[in-house]
Amino acid sequence: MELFYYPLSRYSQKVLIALYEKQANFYPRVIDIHDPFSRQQFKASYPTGKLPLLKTRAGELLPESSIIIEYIDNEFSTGTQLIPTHPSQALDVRLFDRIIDNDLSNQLFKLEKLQARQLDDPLQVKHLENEINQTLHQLNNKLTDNHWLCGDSFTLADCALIPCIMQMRRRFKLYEFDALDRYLHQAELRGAWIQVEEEIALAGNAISSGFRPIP
Ligand SMILES: N[C@@H](CCC(=O)N[C@@H](CS)C(=O)NCC(=O)O)C(=O)O
Repeated sequence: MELFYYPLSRYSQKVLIALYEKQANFYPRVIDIHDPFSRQQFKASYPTGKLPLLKTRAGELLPESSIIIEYIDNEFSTGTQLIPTHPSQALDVRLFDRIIDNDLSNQLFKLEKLQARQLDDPLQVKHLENEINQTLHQLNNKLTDNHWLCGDSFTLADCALIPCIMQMRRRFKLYEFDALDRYLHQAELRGAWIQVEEEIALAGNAISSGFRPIP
């Protein structure tokens, strides 16, 4: 099994958390999405160029973080069960996974794009921030009753949420959301996230030192 990914991207981090939770072996294939050569090489074999991408042992290519995680969860009986067997619990986990990807992660992308292009559009920024804050309220309410997002157990929904809130700490006042703040500190101590953080630090150092791994 090979995972093509970029350690600094949230969707890649989501899948990495899942792989570490499952204690699944995989060959890491790091693609630097900011390096045109690395990107072009990857696109030659996978034209959409989207990361993460899993190559299964049978050679099948699986895109989409949530689909990759469902596949890993079915394939490996080891580690954490990421999608509950009970149908209504599984539905709740899939629902929150969608809410996080669509209403949090993708909205954050829009915000990051506006800032990267230094577009001075305060109205659009405010609008996106309001939408993100609404989602944070929804997640905070959910976490008031639950230890992990969808209950007592760590699931796919947590794999989706943790990379988002870890990146949001700098910009959003997460400490104003009691339950979310408690969850953030709890997530910081989760082994799978600690492993992902090590990869983030290595990739961050490589970028700041100008080092580019040979693709
Ligand atoms: N819905 C996809 C989103 C994947 C995605 O947007 N990946 C970004 C990096 S975080 C990417 O590959 N961007 C490169 C591009 O769009 O060419 C998933 O869940 O995996």
